[in-house]
Amino acid sequence: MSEIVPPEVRPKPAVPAKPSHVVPPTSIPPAPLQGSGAGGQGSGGGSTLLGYVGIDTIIEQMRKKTMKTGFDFNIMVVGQSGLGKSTMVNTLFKSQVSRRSSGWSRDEKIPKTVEIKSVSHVIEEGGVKMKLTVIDTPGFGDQINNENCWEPISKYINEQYEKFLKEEVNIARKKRIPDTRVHCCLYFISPTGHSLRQLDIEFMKHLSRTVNIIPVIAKADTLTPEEKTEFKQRVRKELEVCGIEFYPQKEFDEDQEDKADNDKIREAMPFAVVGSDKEYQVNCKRVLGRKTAWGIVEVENPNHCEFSQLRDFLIRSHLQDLKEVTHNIHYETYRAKRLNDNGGLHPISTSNSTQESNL
Ligand SMILES: Nc1nc2c(ncn2[C@@H]2O[C@H](COP(=O)(O)OP(=O)(O)OP(=O)(O)O)[C@@H](O)[C@H]2O)c(=O)[nH]1
Ligand SMILES: [Mg+2]
Repeated sequence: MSEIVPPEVRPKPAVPAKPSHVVPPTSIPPAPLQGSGAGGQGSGGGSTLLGYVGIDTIIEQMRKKTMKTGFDFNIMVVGQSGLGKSTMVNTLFKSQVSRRSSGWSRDEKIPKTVEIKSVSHVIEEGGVKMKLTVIDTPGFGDQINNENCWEPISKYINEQYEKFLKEEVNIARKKRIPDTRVHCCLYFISPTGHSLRQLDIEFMKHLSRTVNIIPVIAKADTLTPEEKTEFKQRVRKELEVCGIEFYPQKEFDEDQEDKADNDKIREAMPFAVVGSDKEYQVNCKRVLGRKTAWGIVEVENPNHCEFSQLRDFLIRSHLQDLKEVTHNIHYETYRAKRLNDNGGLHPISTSNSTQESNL
């Protein structure tokens, strides 16, 4: 049996993470009849273009295709017991993401989670369909021995990679492989105001090798704004000292612009969130919130907590990048190891392995 050689982490391919501005083909002025790539007008060198080729319409073509096929996006919630993970699953579905309930009726108390369970909804906006799946996991940390408590989570993540790999190496593989791989894992940190627990450090260290980790501070309504700012700083420092790479990982910043954008996000992390699946009337509007003796904490109000920032980061700005890092880095690492291992799957040509991967 061949020895397992851990694969090198590969650089991310240069695919634009954020959508570029799309100019309708009809409004594009024709290119000069004669021109050259680098030499400027009339420099004579390079290729000669005879007119508008229409390369820029590829964005529009990709958009149309995505609208037809739709795409999957899978978020997992992980963390110690009772930090509000299941509540967050409901919050995500009931918030402006979809305004749908994830299954519990309004006044029912959310039960303790005892097994990994996923909830999916197909959300459609502007003609684009997204199947959003949130994977809820049982909390950990309340056993006497918490050793290796990340194993069931790790196992689940790897099982999804395995499923995808099996589909990919199939001779008659599907044109569009269903993607159940975990694109991001929200790691819930207890709002102690002190420091990370050893268990959190161990857990994140293990998971960050296989999945995009996004740390979040749970139940942020229990911290004052000053405590929150200080705690966030401390958590960032501790993560750095412990060498825990959370998403967006610095090494995958594509260029200066990307780095500047991601630096801002990294400085704002971990997002301090509040979850709730209850609605209240505030200023003639129904809002998701937590009712306290001194008022209502509005989940989607950026002045009250950072839930909407987190949601925008996940869906509006980084969804495609999360999927790409999952496919090109985490899955690729799994795949290379697995094929090296020769455990039943024979090495396949890599030339078309990413074809129709539904990114
Ligand atoms: N103060 C506060 N309480 C919250 C928040 N989110 C959830 N809770 C409460 O915390 C308790 C536990 O919530 P769950 O969502 O069941 O927590 P969990 O992490 O899924 O728990 P396990 O399944 O046992 O791991 C419930 O009473 C929730 O109402 C929050 O943002 N702030
Ligand atoms: Mg739960």
